[in-house]
Amino acid sequence: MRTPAPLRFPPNFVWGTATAAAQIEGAARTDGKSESVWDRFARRPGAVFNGDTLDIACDHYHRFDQDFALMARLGIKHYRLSLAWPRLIPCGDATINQRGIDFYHRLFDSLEKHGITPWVTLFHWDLPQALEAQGGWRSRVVPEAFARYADVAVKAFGSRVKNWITLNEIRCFTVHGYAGLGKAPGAAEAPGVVNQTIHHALVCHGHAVRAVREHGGRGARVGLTDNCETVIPFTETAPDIAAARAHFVETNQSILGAIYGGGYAPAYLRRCGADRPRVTRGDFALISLPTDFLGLNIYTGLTVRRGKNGKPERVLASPSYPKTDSPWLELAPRALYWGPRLAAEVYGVKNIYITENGCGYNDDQVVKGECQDLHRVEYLRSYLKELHRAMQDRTPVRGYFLWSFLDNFEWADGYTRRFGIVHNDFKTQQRTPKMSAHWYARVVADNALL
Ligand code: GBH
Repeated sequence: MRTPAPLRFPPNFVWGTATAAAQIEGAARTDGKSESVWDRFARRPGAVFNGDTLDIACDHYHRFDQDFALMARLGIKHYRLSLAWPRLIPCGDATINQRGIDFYHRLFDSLEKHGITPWVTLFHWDLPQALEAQGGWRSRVVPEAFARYADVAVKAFGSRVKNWITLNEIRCFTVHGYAGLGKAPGAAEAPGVVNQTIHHALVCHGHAVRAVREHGGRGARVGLTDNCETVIPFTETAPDIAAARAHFVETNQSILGAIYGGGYAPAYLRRCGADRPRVTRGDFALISLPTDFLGLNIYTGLTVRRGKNGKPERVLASPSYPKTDSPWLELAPRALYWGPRLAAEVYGVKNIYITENGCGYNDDQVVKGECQDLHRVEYLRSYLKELHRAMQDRTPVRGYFLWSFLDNFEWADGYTRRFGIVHNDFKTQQRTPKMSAHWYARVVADNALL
């Protein structure tokens, strides 16, 4: 029988996996680490499913060497991780915790030993609680402290880390954290305050870019990771594509539009009205500093068509539309075609990395030593096919990081939602590569979908 033609990816395409410090490290109070807003939030009754905490997580703090050995056995050569700010500067500002610095040096040593290249996110949601106590993202205290934190991190690790990501998903730790949408710190502020938290995050992004340029050394590259609203045209015809693009532009004005546009779009400010963010002189000089790439986290998308009145109109999924076990994660493989394509066209970005893509399920189980997560394999295959199609159509995607290497602390969903290609038994900390890990190892080795 004839085997189907493989979908080949370009040489040097970056294949990796991704995690974040708070979700895997555990060791929440070890070696001088302070409390983060998530450590605090998880102790609020009802905030996190099952009362789960981040105290132990995957105990990666003590097990990173074995974890990287496993990653190397799977042939995965790129790894996106984040640094825990509360480990490096426990009170948020000024005083550096040398034991935190030492920990990441040991971790980078181990990555080096295993031939794995780090891609480091400076901030993946674990704000030091001490800064939240001073106003958190509502206040300019955070961008000021972050500027110093970014300097410290890039100076400490700049000789061994060349790929820097400034912040992960601004919308999640600002809007979802401060408008009562279930993320730490669990605040419910008025819209004007929420818009201001976004603005302060944009300023942090700018400081991170500046820090990498100042201290990153030769070959250092930097970009933001955003979970932009990914818009999929209902039909792939000119009117629906134009509608999808218009909706994409509008819903992403507050973050990507501001960064690439060098200021807030007049349409965005009009929509904000009296709740518009207050901008301090010099902010946009930082925010719009040129970057080397854009990271996109894409899990799902929303479908839009040209409505009867000529305006973009959402097509809503009915309750029977297929989902993963995360209610928000509707299956939308074409998100991996249209997300990067619209971002490249609208903002003129030349290098895009998919910094997260994956799916979460509740019942991934190890039976007789195997976890047959066919649902995840099918998910990944269908999404990667669309990514390949985007690249055939010349969308400049340079790499893909699968979320996640390990089952981990899935924020307000606690440990129920398993996103890993490696199963973790949270009682024994036993790691078992799922079928999807072996499947992904083949994709990486072949640099192709067979
Ligand atoms: C990413 O967020 C995160 O970067 C990562 O840490 C996380 O583990 C991973 O995805 C999987 O979730 O509950 O209806 O309010 C993905 C983007 C945006 C998805 C907020 C969940 C909440 C929807 N997230 N969304 S809802």
